[in-house]
Amino acid sequence: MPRFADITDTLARQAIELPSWAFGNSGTRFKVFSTPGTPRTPEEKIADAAKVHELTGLAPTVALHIPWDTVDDYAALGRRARELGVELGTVNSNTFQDEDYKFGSLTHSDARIRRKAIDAHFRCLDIMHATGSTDLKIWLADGTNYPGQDSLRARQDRLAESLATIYERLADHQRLVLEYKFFEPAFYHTDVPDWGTSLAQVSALGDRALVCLDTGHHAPGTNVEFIVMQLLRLGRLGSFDFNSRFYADDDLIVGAADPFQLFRILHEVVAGGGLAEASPVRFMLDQCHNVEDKIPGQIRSVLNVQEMTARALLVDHAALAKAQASHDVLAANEVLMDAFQTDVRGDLAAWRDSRGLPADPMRAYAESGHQRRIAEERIGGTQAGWGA
Ligand code: LRH
Ligand code: MN
Ligand code: MN
Repeated sequence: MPRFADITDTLARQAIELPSWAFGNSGTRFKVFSTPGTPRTPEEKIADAAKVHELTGLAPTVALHIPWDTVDDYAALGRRARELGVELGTVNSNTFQDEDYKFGSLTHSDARIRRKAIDAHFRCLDIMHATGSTDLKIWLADGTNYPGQDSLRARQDRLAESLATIYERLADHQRLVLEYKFFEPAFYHTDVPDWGTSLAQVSALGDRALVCLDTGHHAPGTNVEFIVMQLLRLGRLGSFDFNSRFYADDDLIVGAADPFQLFRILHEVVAGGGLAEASPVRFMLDQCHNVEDKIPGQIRSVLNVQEMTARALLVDHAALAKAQASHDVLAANEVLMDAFQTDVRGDLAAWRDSRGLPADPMRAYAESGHQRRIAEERIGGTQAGWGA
């Protein structure tokens, strides 16, 4: 098995983008609970993300969601982020909160609504130019609730046309990532329900169109790491939205529900070159913290990803290849389980300490008094997205 010292160069490169919306209040359709200290503005969300980076060294960028994170001056927001020690990252388009999008956005049968949705994406590209962001992430709520409600095929054709119009506007250094999700808010069919559809659509666009894999967007029992392997193999895995789920799109802390699945995913990432220096794969969280404090929720999340990445990097690939070649099923499985069951927490703490970071970022945050300070300072924090 590799030694911990052998994997620190790769660990040092790891960057996990935080979603601005993780710092807002969120909940379910039953109740949105408020947490004292919740940000009131995009600037305050970025300040919270910067706090996570300060304590972990893992989260140098923050993703925006437009129009949730609307400000007058995006270049100024980018400068503010830099002052705080982070950069603005992916811009997520949102074409799911406007009455006009009731029956779809980029897939809508009415050309006027499609135009409006395309323009919303052009606006995101303008914002990316102002902030220096490279990725436009598209997730669509488009779909239908009843069989026969609309033509599945015509919607797919309209989607292809709309995406091509957006793609044409991309600058050379920019990428389009298309996220899939099998259901919700549409319940009968979704226009981008799976990685196959996302792959088919992005492949028709060009090299700078890639797939975003949100770990919570699959039916129970789906072998997510197989999808990771296949997209990496085809050079089309653009990014991850990490979170964990027990039932549906729960958006819980990554690694909380099924740490072994996270390990298996990261093992495929490592095996497929997804952590290599020139890798096109970006790592992001897409989570909400409904009942727990948000900053420590995000700290826990990036630490979970780091810990599982370390364990995946400890897989002995030579031993694995040997066991696989001789069809020694149990030995091959044991190689993976040995790495998964290695407790890396002590090594990671010592390594953090050696880099001037707190050995235990969770504890450092708890002891810093920061949560109490923001709770006193910020009165009337906003919701993560819905209604914000
Ligand atoms: C959709 C989704 C998508 C959105 C985010 C708020 O469920 O995963 O990434 O942008 O949630
Ligand atoms: Mn997502
Ligand atoms: Mn989701």
